[in-house]
Amino acid sequence: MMKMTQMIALVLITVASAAHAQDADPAIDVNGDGFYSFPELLTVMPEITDADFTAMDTTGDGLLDMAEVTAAQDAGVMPVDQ
Ligand SMILES: [Ca+2]
Repeated sequence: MMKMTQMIALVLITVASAAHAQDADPAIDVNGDGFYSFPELLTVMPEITDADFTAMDTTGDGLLDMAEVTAAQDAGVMPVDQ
């Protein structure tokens, strides 16, 4: 029975993670390209450093896609916007 409970919990976590996949926040993504640039992120996270941004930009393209944003939020590097 415990196994079933754990399985349900795992499914819920998975569903929650899928629901967590998000669209770019238009308040941050001011040019609407679906990515957060460093200047865009600075407007909502003024304390962020270039090194922080580079660490979050795992693809190294200079922009944060939503997968990178979600990963940063999951890692606790970026606050989750509600
Ligand atoms: Ca953008």
